[in-house]
Amino acid sequence: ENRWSGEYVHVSHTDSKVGLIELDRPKALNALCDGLMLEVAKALDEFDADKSIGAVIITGRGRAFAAGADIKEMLPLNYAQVAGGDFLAHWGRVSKNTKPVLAAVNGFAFGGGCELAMMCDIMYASDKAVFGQPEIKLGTIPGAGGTQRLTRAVGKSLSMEMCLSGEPIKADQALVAGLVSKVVPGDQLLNEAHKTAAKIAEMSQLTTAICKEAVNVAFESTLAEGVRFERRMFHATFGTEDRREGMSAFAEKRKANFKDC
Ligand code: CO8
Repeated sequence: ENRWSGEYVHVSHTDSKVGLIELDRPKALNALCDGLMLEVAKALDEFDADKSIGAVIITGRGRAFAAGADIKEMLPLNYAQVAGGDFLAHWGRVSKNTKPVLAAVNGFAFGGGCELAMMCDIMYASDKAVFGQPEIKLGTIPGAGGTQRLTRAVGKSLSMEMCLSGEPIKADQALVAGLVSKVVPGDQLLNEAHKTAAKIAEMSQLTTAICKEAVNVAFESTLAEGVRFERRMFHATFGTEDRREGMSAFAEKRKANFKDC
């Protein structure tokens, strides 16, 4: 069901507790101008605050997921303007989402588009998807996590190759490299993404938030710290009713009915 359409995005939800954000700026291959990212942030804020939503999908309409930050918007800016205003710092909103976010990458994911997808928790790709960090060709470098998240996802050599040459990789290579966890034909992408998002949305929202936070600690800590954090969070789930419900449901051979508390 439709919720609202902004100038650049369409926001809707399904009966299975999944929120959908579709980027739709056809004239610029969904290039991520400031207005578009503000609409994405607004949609995420609404879904995060909405108890009826358990997971969110971000995808693009047309042949692009997103062809990057808006080059024409950036062209006239100088150092003082970008550094002084901390240009595009609000993009970080996507990686701070409490509820799980799945990127369904339908086509070009270049520059900021690839970075936006990598800010999401899970990435699925259409067989037509292409991933690249072409900023070097524009005389700049990735600015929203490209050099960092890509390196953690695919390792140093491929990340260096992509960032230094600007050459993109196709979906099959992204799968082998571990950048995405599934590649499907384009017409099945949303359906596959929705199946997974709906499964996640059936879980306790309290527990998915804790689980996501624990996985993310793996990127920001040593193994010993991460394992300690995970154990404490595991202990913390024993303070929830949903943990008792989940284990009771297993023992009673029935489906769990989580209440997010
Ligand atoms: N910004 C603005 N407009 C764009 C962008 C973009 N990133 N990408 C495409 N467009 C526009 C084109 O200008 C064109 O407009 P028009 O019809 O008015 O000329 C329209 O979209 C269609 O594009 P093309 O004609 O180029 O379509 P093609 O099929 O020939 O090519 C490509 C598709 C290969 C995707 C090509 O459009 C391309 O290379 N785009 C630019 C990709 C790129 O360099 N992206 C990186 C941008 S820099 C960046 O993302 C930095 C992020 C930093 C974040 C910092 C946060 C703090």
